[in-house]
Amino acid sequence: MALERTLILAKADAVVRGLAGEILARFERRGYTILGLKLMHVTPEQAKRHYAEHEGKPFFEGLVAYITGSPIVAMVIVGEDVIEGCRATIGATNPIKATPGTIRGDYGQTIGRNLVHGSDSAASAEREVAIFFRDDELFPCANVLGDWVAAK
Ligand code: IDP
Ligand code: MG
Repeated sequence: MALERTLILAKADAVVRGLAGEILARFERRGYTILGLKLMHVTPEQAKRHYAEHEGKPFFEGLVAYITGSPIVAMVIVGEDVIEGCRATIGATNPIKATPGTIRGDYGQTIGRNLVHGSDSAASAEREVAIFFRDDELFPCANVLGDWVAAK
């Protein structure tokens, strides 16, 4: 077990459809701690940095347009093995393959509108948190076990 943090995005389609609160609630109900939370407009520069690993793929331009086209809700969430836990709650990338009970399995139809992002490793999480949050936008707080969770 490791105390980790992860970047979660309720992407533009989730916010437009009024599902940002539902998505946040799923992570809260797992007992994870919210360290940062904001509604924001993603710039093309932020989107390209965030999805740099996909640059050159046929869907890249559409992906950048999708994430920058309407505001998103960004969050930093902390917990034991939270990266794997959040990815399990989010479900498979293609909603048609996502298990019912996961966010994508319950609310998604297509891979191009799959509602939510979650970091896939500790290194990705640190890189991605820095793209979306300044240090003073993260708020240390007590977690569900009563332990103090630092911002870093
Ligand atoms: P992940 O979000 O489950 O980590 P990745 O493979 O990292 O999935 O892809 C990042 C995002 O790019 C996906 O969530 C989805 O929005 C988009 N995407 C991935 N593959 C495709 C595709 O084949 N067509 C359209 N969009 C895609
Ligand atoms: Mg990914």
